[in-house]
Amino acid sequence: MLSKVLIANRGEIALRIVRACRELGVPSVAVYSDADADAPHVRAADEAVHIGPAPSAQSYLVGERIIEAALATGAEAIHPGYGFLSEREWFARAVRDAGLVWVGPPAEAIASMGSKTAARTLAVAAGVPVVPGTQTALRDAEEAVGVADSFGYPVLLKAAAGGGGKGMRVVRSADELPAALDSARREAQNAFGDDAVYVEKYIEGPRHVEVQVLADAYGTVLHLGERECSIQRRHQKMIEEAPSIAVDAPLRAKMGETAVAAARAAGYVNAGTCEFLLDRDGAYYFLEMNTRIQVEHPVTELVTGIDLVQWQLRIAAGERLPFMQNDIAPRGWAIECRLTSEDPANGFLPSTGRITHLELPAGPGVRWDGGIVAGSEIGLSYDPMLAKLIVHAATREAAIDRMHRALLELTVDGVETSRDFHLRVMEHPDYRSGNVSIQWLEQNLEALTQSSPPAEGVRIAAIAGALFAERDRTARTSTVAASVGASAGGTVGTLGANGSGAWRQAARLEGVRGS
Ligand code: MV4
Repeated sequence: MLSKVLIANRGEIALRIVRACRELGVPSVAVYSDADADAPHVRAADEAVHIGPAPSAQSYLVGERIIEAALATGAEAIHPGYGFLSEREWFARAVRDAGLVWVGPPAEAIASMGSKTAARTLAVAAGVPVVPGTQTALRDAEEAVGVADSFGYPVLLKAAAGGGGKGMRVVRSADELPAALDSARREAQNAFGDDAVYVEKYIEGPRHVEVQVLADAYGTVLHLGERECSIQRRHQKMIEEAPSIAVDAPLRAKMGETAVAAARAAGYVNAGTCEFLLDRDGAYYFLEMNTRIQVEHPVTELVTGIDLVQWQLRIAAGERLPFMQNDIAPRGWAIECRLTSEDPANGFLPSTGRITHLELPAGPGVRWDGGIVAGSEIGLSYDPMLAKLIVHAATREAAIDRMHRALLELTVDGVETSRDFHLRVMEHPDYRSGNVSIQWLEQNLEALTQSSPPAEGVRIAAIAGALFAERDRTARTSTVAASVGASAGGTVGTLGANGSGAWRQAARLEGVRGS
């Protein structure tokens, strides 16, 4: 095993990696900015090194400082987590050149998947289905019109250096094309310093389904099934599931083989993810490969029983994968909600402040991957994701009910969060029936982001809830018979009759909080 691992990240994923290290008996080193001196990942790791001021450009993105910290603490390896430096080819190379082990794919694999046109070329050569379109950048609008005519409108312009939706333009007719190409180029230049743009047929209303792969250094490449990631807003995923309701066992095997073929073609080692669009007829198209551990990896862990972060470390240490493709099949259903410090009622505006009170869900099938504690200061320097709430149950319906229950148990005071939004999704008939696409969230924003009940209503409910709770408490301390009568709801006017249970409980859960 590795003798010591430096974690070049913060928040929940840094903590997740510390936990994997600890279970493997590997000492861990955290790095932290000024803003994170007291952060949970710093307290959890065995050692910690200060790397600079709060802005990530001066701390978590400074590769040199991080490599220095690894060398100074005698770490053998660097785990980059997700975001920050995780998909920078130059950093993977610099880590290797410093004589350290990179817990991730080879720099060459990062590079070949980093350019979307190169990835498409590689995919086509490996027999992987891609959306019809060009494999190289467009010269000009004339060429674009020619290509678009060959497979018909609508088409989608994409940045070759892109990913994450930047530099994309949907084009519905030839006369819109020149202006769209200009603006896509400008956006791509600003975002990536590269104005190369290519064109694809635009797939309307698909799902976003991705396949987890795991590859060791000895040629074993396995897939761990898919994740359904369609519930997203502006290319930020909000909810993920494993498996996908739209994928049956034969399709899982086919998409899995496709993902394995793409990974092999890239010379992939370690954990990675192939992104696909899945259209309504079950046709699927390879989009891109993410060459890192992803935020949503826990849903795959829960349905496969495989600890992905531990395996990242074991693979980096030179271990062989001990299981075979036939050993892997999803069991039950897992759902993840990303808890962000954003205010859904206010256009998902980032919310800042100190977390004054935090109550975490627990109980059967509930996992909390968090990076916050009561007292955490939430600023604007980093991503607004505070934590992930993940549940596992035997069926999708049971998992949705479990997530709803767990969300009800969650209290975060001090900043606005996406908690209520997630509750509304779990209650929504479309979500419950699995009838969603990548456009669903944005098409249902209004129903999902209704602001909480008026303050006066909450106040009244809180007082009523407190009175009921007090009455039950008093009743329990007298006789058993009285207690049973009181819990059944009996005697306070007509409020205790049928139907009041739900709002009484809501008043307790939502209203009665210490302030
Ligand atoms: C597409 C597409 C429709 N047709 N390509 C968005 C980011 C990048 N990963 C690729 N993306 C898309 N490519 C074709 N030919 C729709 C999207 C897309 C999307 C994909 C996955 C998850 C969310 C999305 C939201 C909007 C658009």
